[in-house]
Amino acid sequence: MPAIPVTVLGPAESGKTVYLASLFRRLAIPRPDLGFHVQLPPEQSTRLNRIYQQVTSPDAWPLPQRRNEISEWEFTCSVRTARNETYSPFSITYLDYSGEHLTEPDGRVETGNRVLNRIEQSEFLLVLLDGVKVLRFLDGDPRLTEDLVAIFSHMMKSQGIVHFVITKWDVLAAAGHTVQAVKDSLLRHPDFRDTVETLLRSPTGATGVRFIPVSSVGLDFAALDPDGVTMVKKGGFPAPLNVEIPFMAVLMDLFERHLKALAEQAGPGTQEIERRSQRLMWVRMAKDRVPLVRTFLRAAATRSPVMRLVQDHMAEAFLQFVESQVTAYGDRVEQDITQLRDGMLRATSEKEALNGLVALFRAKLAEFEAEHPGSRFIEGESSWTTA
Ligand SMILES: Nc1nc2c(ncn2[C@@H]2O[C@H](COP(=O)(O)OP(=O)(O)OP(=O)(O)O)[C@@H](O)[C@H]2O)c(=O)[nH]1
Ligand SMILES: [Mg+2]
Repeated sequence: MPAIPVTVLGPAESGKTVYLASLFRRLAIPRPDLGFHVQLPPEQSTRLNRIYQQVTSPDAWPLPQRRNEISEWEFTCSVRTARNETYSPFSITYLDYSGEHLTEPDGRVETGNRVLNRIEQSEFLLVLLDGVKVLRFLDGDPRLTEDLVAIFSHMMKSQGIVHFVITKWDVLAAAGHTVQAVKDSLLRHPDFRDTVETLLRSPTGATGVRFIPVSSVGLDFAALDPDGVTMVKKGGFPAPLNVEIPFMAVLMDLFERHLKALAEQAGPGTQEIERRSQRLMWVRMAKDRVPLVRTFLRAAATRSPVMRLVQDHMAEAFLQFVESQVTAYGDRVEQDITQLRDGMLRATSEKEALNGLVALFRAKLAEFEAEHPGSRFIEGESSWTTA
């Protein structure tokens, strides 16, 4: 099955490679708290495992990527059911490369051009904000934004959905910071604020902008040396924190973005009905939603490879998502995650497994957003511009 391509965007040392190795290890085996796992082609999983061994080794970290090295990792999302059958309804491919291509492009290296082209065509960008630089920024050192201007200008060449991931969250948590406080401080910087505002106003901004705090090693594995640069390992095992959230958010935001686009097309013109929520209400009232959704998917598939993938392999799951979102619209629905997971594990087909995954991801992300106020914000739902 074709995969959803995601490009990781982060300067050198922001934590791209360690994040992907840690995501792999967190998801490589079925875990009861998750209910799903991933499979990678054998050669890729051997290589990522080797990188992860460097993360866990007592005194080394993985080497920075060389300029001519580029890695594409294919994570196939799988469900192993209660009857021991495995269904694999979708994949995400991640591109990893040397962050220098973004901040110091030399225009000559072929890999650099490949990276920049891929960013332009990406429908998903995972933009990593280096937690150590964020910490320094909070202490008054503005250098974070120097890197970000380069990253943001690449980001703006793409039409993709953007997820901001704050890496090395362990370092920020140790200093007592919360997502809300970090986000508010970043938004006080004009470059950051203007970029986020532009994102929110673009068609992809319909899903809001996420700020996901992630630690690839967990809260108690490493600490920043008093020199402010060296990352010292404390011993023990890594316990990755929130690494799976951006993975789940890809599928959810893909669906949500297209639900909003559907609402926009189906409902009266934007001048007549300004608020997105009201347009969604309009879809709620539409009598024949199934043909409406199918027509929309057919049209969207002609415009984007990812939407072709949705039309060919995920139409049922998208339909169910539209139904659940528009029915639940306006109500706060409490979902029991254990029940959803157990329901998914009873799947007897790939379609049922995908439907189960969508429902589970939706509930898990809602729980995460409730636990981390400020981790997602949507235009019109927050007074952030006055922060
Ligand atoms: N404390 C802590 N340190 C981290 C974490 N993730 C990465 N690091 C540190 O950041 C360094 C850089 O991480 P990498 O993943 O290699 O960075 P990269 O973005 O792949 O860098 P390039 O390959 O040079 O572009 C690591 O060697 C670690 O010291 C984390 O979650 N917590
Ligand atoms: Mg790297």
